[in-house]
Amino acid sequence: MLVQFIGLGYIGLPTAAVVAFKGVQVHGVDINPRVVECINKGEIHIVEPGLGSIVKESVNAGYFNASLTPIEADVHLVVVPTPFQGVHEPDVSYVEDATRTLLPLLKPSDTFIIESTSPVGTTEQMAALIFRERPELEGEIFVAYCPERVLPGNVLHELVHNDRVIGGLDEDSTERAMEFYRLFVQGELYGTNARTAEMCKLTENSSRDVQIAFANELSLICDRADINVWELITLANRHPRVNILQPGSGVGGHCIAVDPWFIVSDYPRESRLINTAREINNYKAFWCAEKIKNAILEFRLKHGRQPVVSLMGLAFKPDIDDLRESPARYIAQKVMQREQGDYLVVEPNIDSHGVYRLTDYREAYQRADIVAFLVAHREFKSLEWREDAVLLDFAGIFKRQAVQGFMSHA
Ligand code: SAJ
Repeated sequence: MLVQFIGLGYIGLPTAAVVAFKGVQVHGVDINPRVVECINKGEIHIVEPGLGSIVKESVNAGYFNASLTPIEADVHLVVVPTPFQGVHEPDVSYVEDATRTLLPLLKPSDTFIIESTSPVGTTEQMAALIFRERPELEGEIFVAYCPERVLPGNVLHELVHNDRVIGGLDEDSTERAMEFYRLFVQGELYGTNARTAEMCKLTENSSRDVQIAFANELSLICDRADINVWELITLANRHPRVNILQPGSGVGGHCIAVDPWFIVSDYPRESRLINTAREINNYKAFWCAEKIKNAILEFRLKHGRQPVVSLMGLAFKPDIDDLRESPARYIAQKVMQREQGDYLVVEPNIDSHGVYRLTDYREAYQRADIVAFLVAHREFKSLEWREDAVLLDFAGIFKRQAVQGFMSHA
């Protein structure tokens, strides 16, 4: 069997490597020559624990190779990004381009699977495209959708152990796609149709977004009501049927901050809660930026000089190096573009940044008059509480000391 992956990014590369590591022949395709070159040397271009060694072994053993061009294969997987276009419209052009490059190579009995997060109906649309251009393949190939659901940082474990939802255009397609995933998935495989599988992915991430929005809304209320939101949530969660997530500086990443819009853009009248949750989570980042700006103004009025301001964290969530759609980075941009001042930017998970000069977290914490914790990185939790600075703890580093969702001293 020969398996072909179109897209060797955060999901395509680990999945391709896991399949190749099982001793299956894998051909990986990417449009970026540097990615292709890097993988063929047995190296990787993304940060993911454990990935480097299985890519190296699979490439060296001859099971995995990368290329700029697709070839004939038995199973084809499309694992490319689906970004926004315009305001909140999903852009499926990469999925369509990938499908088009495969068109001349498809042959009877092939299995064509889309993993890219996609609006409902995309798999049907791609099948229609294939059968319009290659009508002789109708009824001869198997077409399915199977969303990825792995957590960055724990990808290799979750690729194997998570349950998967697999939606074929017909029952034979579902069954064929399930046979493929049985090669490397130890979790349960659940068969359904393509539309339900597409919606399932969007639902999972929207569900988390709505739950985080509830926590963020509570943090805004508690800030006004003089209540420590962290303590409140801990106490409420002692109820056997309550499980509130954590507030933060907003919701980032390329999944949860993006996917709910795919539902809202197609079903705007029906998706009011999902839409509002997105707005609340985006607003939370704006609110944090405003709080920092106000603290700077207050400091100036009180002390007659510019404060030293430390912005702690740029990543989209704790303990990773990924800055995509990061609320922390948005806050840093917003604060620094408007207010003149002495800023120290901290991100312990990256060595350097194209725009900001990075400062060691201990030095930045000690030198600052105002400290804004934007991400709950583990390094920050080792810092001692400071009475002589203004601490804006949006990430819950000092949960017990916090009087409110954020706090202000000095
Ligand atoms: N966040 C909070 N409070 C919380 C939990 C998270 O503010 O209590 C924030 C994080 O700081 C981050 C954002 O939410 O900014 C998203 O982080 P995350 O850890 O919830 O999720 P991702 O984006 O890393 O991965 C998600 C996962 N989806 C779900 O948990 C439903 C993952 O399983 C998906 O595979 C991934 O999206 C994806 O690729 O779609």
